[in-house]
Amino acid sequence: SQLEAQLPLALKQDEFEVFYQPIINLKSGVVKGFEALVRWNHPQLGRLSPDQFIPIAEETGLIQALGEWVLQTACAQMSAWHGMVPGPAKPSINVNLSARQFAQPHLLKSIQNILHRSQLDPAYLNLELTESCIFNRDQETLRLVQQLQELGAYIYLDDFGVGYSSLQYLNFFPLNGLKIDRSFTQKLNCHAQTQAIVRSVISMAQALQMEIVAEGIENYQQTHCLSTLNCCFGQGFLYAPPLSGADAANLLTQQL
Ligand code: G
Ligand code: G
Ligand code: MN
Ligand code: NA
Repeated sequence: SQLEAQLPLALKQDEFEVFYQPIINLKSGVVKGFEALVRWNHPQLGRLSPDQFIPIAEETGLIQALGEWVLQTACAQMSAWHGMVPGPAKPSINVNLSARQFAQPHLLKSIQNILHRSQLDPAYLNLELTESCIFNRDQETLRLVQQLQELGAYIYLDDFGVGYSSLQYLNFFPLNGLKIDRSFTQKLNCHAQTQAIVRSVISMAQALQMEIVAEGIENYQQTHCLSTLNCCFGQGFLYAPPLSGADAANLLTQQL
C-alpha cells in the first residue's frame, strides 16, 4: 500500500508525534501520569491514528524503529517534565508495546539505553503489553517480563477483558497493573452484570497488588461507579483527550 511505502521515510522526516492522555486519580482529580499515543502527521492525509499505521508497521518490521522512537520521545519528555515538577509527586509515563516489538531480541537492551539517555527514573516508566505480547506462557517470556521489572519499570496488561484467557496471564506473569478496557467502562452505568464483572476484576487485582486504570471514561456516572468499586485511576474524554506535548505540559503546570 501507499502508507506502507511511505512509513520508513516518514520516520526519517519526523512526521510522527507523541500525544499524551492524562491518567487521573479518580478521587482527587490529580494527574497520576500520561499514556503516550503516537500519531502520524501525514503531509497529504493529515493526522493519522495508530490504528491506521501500527498494523502496517508491525507487518513491515518498522515497528521496531518506530517503537524505539516513541519510547525515546516519551521518556525524554517525561524526564524533562520531572525537571519542572517539584517534590515527590512526579507523573509517570505509560508506553504501549506491540507484540512484534516485545518479541524483538534487543528490547531489553534498547529500553535500558533509552532510560540511560533520557535520564528518566525507571520507576516512572509503565510498559503496556497486550495479551498478544505475552501469548506464550513460557519461561523465556516470563524472564523478559522479570528483566524489565529488574530495570525498575512496571508492567501493565492493556485492554484487559477483551481477550479470552486473561486469568491465565495474571497467574503466570508478575504484572504490576491492569487497564480495564473501555468496553467495560462504557457499560458500567446501565448494566448490572458489567458492574459485577468489573467489581470482581478490581478485587482480584487488589489481592494481587496490581494497580488498576479504567479506560474510556466519558461521564461522571462512570467515575462515580468506578470509585465505588475501588478503582483508583482512570483516563478518558471526560478528563482529557490525548494532548499534544505542549498542552500536556500546560496541564501539569496548572496543577502545580
Ligand atoms: O489513542 P488511540 O487512537 O490513539 O490509539 C489507538 C490504539 O493504538 C491503542 O490501542 C493504542 O494502544 C495503540 N497505540 C498508540 N500508540 C502506540 C504506540 O506507540 N505503540 C503501539 N504499539 N501501539 C500504540
Ligand atoms: O491503548 P489503547 O487502545 O487502549 O489506547 C487508547 C485509545 O482509546 C486511543 O485510541 C484513545 O484516543 C482512545 N480513547 C481515549 N479516551 C477515550 C474515551 O473516553 N472514549 C473513547 N471512545 N476512546 C477513548
Ligand atoms: Mn494502551
Ligand atoms: Na487499551
